[in-house]
Amino acid sequence: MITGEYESHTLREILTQSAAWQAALEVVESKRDTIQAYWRADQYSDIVVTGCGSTYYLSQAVAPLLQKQLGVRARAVPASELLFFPETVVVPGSHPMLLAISRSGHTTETIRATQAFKRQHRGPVITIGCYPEAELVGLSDLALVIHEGQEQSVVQTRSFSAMLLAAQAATALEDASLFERMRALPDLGEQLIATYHDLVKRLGEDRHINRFYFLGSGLQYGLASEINLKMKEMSLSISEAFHFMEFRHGPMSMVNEQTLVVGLLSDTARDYELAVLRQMRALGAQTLALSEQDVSAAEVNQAIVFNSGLPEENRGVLYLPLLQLMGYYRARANGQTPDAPHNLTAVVVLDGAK
Ligand code: F1P
Repeated sequence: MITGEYESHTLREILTQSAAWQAALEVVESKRDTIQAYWRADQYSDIVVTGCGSTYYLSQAVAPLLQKQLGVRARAVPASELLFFPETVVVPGSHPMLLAISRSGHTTETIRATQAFKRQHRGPVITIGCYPEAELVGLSDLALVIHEGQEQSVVQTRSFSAMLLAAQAATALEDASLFERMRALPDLGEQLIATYHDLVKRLGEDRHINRFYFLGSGLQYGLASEINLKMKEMSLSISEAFHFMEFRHGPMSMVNEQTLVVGLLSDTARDYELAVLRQMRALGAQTLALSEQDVSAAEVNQAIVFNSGLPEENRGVLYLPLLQLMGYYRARANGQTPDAPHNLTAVVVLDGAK
């Protein structure tokens, strides 16, 4: 048994992530003026958001949010693309801001991409991570560090959600009442885990299911991609992520009675997204929807309902804990060890790196 009553670091870190959410909100609050000064400054032409693995998918969730909230072109790329093919990411003559995200702050690709960015461009560098002494912090003009996101498990769970919340809160600072409403998220997360824990445990342990598809569009695509990575990393399952409407353009050929299709519903395209889930259910799949509003049983087999009262730009973290848990229970059912996934290390350090 790990500390307290938890059987593993991963389970403890998933179930205790609301404390890291609380800390993320406090970190952003403590740097309010500096963050707003960077957002408002006209020192940059656009924003490049980067990371690796989980933090690349986090970048995919944050870039559209920054573009929507700040009205500045923002783009997510893997750090290796920014490092090896900068001309395909940064337009000559532009002076972008870089937002580099890394749990450890030591991933070689992210470090080298940031170093090269600082050499080639004058734009500010903002970083989000969990370790204050990390090399990436030393390269930052502004570093948002969430200690409580630190983890012993190789896989990112509470670190991912805490860093996401820091980014979502940082873009909500202009609207004081909205920022205040985001303070309800830690308790909401706890309540959702208590309410739906048994449902996702059952789905995770359901041996009849042998393939998983996670659908998310707009701000939810990066989150669907991350949960797909969790299912692969922890349980070695057949699992993929797609934009909702893209799923019909080919991938749905894989749907059968042993398929679970999970939909991270948006507010913007909800009706179209529910239509995709209805169609996959008619093809024999089990369907699970994560939704802000209630979803009738006529639409999907199972639903996780937030009722947070928050817009989709500010409630992203609510999609994560229960799907992380489902991946965890699938891993256990597959005889895997989520704390030490097959072939993986917590940080990828390349040869020749310091
Ligand atoms: C990035 C990362 C993790 C992955 C594994 C290896 O780490 O790719 O996403 O799960 O742990 O490292 P970081 O740069 O965010 O620390």
